[in-house]
Amino acid sequence: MKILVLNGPNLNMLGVREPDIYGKKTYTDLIGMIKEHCDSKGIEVIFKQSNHEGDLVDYIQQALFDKCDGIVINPGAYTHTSVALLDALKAVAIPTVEVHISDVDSREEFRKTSYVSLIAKKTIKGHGFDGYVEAVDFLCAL
Ligand code: CA2
Repeated sequence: MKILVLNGPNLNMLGVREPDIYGKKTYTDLIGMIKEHCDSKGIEVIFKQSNHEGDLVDYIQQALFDKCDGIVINPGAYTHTSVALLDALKAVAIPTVEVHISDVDSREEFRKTSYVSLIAKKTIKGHGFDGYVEAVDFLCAL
């Protein structure tokens, strides 16, 4: 099994600012934690992060050519605005789980809208970094 873990804008800043919302651990810590989990389950994992919407579309399309069986995506702020990411996920038709570190439903009103959730098999919100591991396990069980 092969999974793409894709993170959107500003998630490379984890641990640097806003620890009250996103925790004190860094993006590198996040990748390490997911990698360790995937290794223990014999899952191949590809990590990508970008601050640019078009790059994220490219990475989603590449997942098709890389024969990924699943996508774990935290689209960051593009969650709430991007039809392009929704269309890309629809186009590749790879089972996708949407993850948010924070509980987006208990924050500003605009964070309650997600285009990606229209295609996601599951959305995990507010479980911190553990949400990514839960997403991997969900895809594994599919
Ligand atoms: O809760 C999440 O995971 C979000 O996807 C994070 C996005 C936010 O726009 C979504 O509404 C919810 C923002 C990521 C920003 O990450 C930072 C991390 C540390 C410091 C500054 C930003």
